[in-house]
Amino acid sequence: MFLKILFSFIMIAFIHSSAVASEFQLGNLTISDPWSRATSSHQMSGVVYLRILNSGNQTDRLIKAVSIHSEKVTLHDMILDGDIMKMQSIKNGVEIPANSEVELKPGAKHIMLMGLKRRLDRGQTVSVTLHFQHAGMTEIKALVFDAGSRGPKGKNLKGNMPGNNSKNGHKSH
Ligand SMILES: [Cu+2]
Repeated sequence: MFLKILFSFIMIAFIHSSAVASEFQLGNLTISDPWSRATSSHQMSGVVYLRILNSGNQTDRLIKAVSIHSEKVTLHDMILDGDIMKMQSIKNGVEIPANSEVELKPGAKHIMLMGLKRRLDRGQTVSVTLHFQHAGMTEIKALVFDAGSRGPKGKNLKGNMPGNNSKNGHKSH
């Protein structure tokens, strides 16, 4: 009886910790809080944001990403064209300087899932394999938040004001 209770407790603890696992280690790189946004059924693209900490003494570079959930994955940045924010492909990857952290976030650099194979629903996870120039590759799982969410820092899966989403011109995500 005791063992059974203990076992259940361990299982619950395990399930809980895996549900909130939000850090992925790859050599000197720590990838934190990967997250995505829910999509509607007609949306052909999705987005993934995360933070990458490089605790090594050598610059690394996120050179590409792949995902089973989309036909293609591209690295994008947001640039100001007049007073309109536009997405642009990043040609040489995302540089992760030594001893620093880079954040991919709304209105800035992001990972774009092109040609989504299915809708992304809140609470699901999206697998993305990241390829780095030096550290190699690793698969991370991004938790899907509401369409207008600001991510894990927003504390819950709900987005905030609908207006926030249009500010960065990223309505299609
Ligand atoms: Cu994009």
